Amino acid sequence: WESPQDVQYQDILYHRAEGIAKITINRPEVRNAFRPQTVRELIHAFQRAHLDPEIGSIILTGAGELAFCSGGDQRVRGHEGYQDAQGVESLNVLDLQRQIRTLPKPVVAMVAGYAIGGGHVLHLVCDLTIAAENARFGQTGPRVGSFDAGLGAGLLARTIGLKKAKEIWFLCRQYDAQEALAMGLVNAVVPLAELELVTVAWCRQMNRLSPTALRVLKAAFNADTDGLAGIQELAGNATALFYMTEEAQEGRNAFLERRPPDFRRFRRRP
Ligand code: 2NE
Repeated sequence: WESPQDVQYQDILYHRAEGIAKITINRPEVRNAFRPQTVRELIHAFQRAHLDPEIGSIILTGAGELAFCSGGDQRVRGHEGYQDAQGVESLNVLDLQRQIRTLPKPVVAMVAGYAIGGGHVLHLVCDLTIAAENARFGQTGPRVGSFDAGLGAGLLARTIGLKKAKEIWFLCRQYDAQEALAMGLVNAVVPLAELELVTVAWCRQMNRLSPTALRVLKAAFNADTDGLAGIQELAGNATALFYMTEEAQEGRNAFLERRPPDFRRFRRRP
């Protein structure tokens, strides 16, 4: 992995190699809990990977072997949200959740240890999850006075079914990697020592495929869940592809050349 030195992050690490970006929450002393600063840096790093034309897929992970992420840092939880150094309280992880879903490249959660609370929702919103054998999954909201009634509830129900999603939220139990695999919450379970090897192999495989096909498929998987915003995402791809055609370019050129457009040579496809 190479680590670009142009941006210094406090709470995360950013690495890249072979068209893969690896974004690591680096707060192992609190099981990789996130604070607003962490989320701001994650948003920056995901945007960077999104805009980098050499990056085909993105890995999200946590530092160390004990946790992927343990959710919001309860030490900075204030009255209305999580407090930053300026005392502003927010739930900016919700912005990050949407960003992971809408950025047009596959995002793979690489989970060793705990993916708990808001950390569990982060793996959930990733496109794929590869779990180490020591991974443990669960929600704690109702125990710690919190909940995620957005993607945390709705997307979980779509992923593993309503009954199981309710069980996870209503009982606040933890589930091991094999249980997660059985309920369709993760894509694969591998020995801890092979976690990165396998995750990178999956990314390499995706990077060899058509980026446009993956991009549109990702938008398609979001479209019905996200309503009009999901259709907008899907439709944006249609517009971009249309822009690449001579037919669309005729419209633009005619405008720039101050003449009426001539679309006669473009056939009406059956
Ligand atoms: C993650 C878990 C199960 C790990 O347990 P264990 O036994 O391996 O470690 P331990 O001793 O509990 O934790 C190690 C250190 O990390 C801190 C602990 O306080 C402890 O600190 P020290 O005693 O060493 O000083 N730590 C762990 N998680 C933390 C956290 N989230 N915030 C601050 N410090 C944390 C176990 O630690 C656990 O259950 N953690 C809490 C999980 C949790 O409830 N997260 C918040 C859910 S709410 C949420 O994330 C959320 C939401 O619901 C909606 C919107 C946004 C966020």
